[in-house]
Amino acid sequence: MPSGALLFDLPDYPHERWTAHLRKFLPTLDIRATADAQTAADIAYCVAWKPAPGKLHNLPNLKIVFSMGAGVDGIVADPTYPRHIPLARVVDDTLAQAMSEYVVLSVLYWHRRLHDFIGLQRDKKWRQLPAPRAPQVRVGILGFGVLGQAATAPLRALNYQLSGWSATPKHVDGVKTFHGTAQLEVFLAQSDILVCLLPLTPDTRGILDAKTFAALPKDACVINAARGGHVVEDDLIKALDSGHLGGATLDVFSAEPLPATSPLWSHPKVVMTAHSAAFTDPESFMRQVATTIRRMDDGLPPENLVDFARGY
Ligand code: NDP
Ligand code: OXD
Repeated sequence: MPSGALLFDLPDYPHERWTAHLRKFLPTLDIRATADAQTAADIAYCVAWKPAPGKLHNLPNLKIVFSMGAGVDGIVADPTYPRHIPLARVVDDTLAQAMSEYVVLSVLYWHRRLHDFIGLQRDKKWRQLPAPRAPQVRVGILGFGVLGQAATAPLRALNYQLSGWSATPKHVDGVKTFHGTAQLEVFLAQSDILVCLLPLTPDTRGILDAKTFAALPKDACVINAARGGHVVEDDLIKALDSGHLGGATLDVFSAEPLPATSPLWSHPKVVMTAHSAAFTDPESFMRQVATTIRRMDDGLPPENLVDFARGY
């Protein structure tokens, strides 16, 4: 029996549809859509994505926060976040599946020159365009964590040459691994297609900049499905316009929704999606929330916690 109420702080999401899953897993849980000064003390659990600054700080009996996404930058950005309160993030097969689909789609799009074919079709030009076989194409995954590693399975099935870059050393069969700032340039120099799946932290903000693009091979393509804050958009546009980069697929932007004035909307070498690479599955997420609440009630430690010192 959970002790305390859960605040479902996702005002832009259909409360009833999402919380119905939670009720299925924890029928007795008291779920609230709001908490005011009178009721703040009732809240023990909170589901959030980008809570208003100070909101979590004002819940005196909070035991844990559940991030609705895998990325927690929207929560840890609040300097008043009470850091003694654990923050759990989504680590889930359905999310990994969706992200892997997006990565494979985007890698194949650039590798098999679909962008060029779409241009030729628009201009009613019949032209055969050769492409290398996948074993000759080097895909580098910048941010080799849960989602980055999951994406290697379908890419490996297609026989791409794979590498991954992370903060700490990793060992994954069939993948060349690199870690730390000292190995970044070597990793980039051997990435024909660069896939960014890093968390947004002070260390990774702006990592996709002129220096990084210059370190990539000529005609390299960049896929960013992580956060808009990773990209220095002016540097990206310059690297595309200079002919150094072959193209970019962008799912995330420094401002979302992307303002109509952004040159990215109409850039001839950019393919865009609206932060849609991988959605959190409500049922799966609520199962995770319920499991963690039960674990905590049984005196067990919660899982998938964010390390505040690292920021992810
Ligand atoms: P993880 O925390 O599992 O993986 C992050 C990876 O980045 C780890 O390998 C980590 O290294 C590495 N990393 C972090 N900081 C550095 C650094 N300074 N230098 C080198 N490597 C670093 O996260 P997930 O894979 O679950 O998610 C990644 C991101 O994807 C999320 O943070 C989110 O922003 C984004 N995302 C986007 C979605 C979309 O729809 N567009 C959907 C879901 C997530 P190490 O393992 O050594 O710690
Ligand atoms: C996430 C996202 O971080 O959807 O999960 O962006």
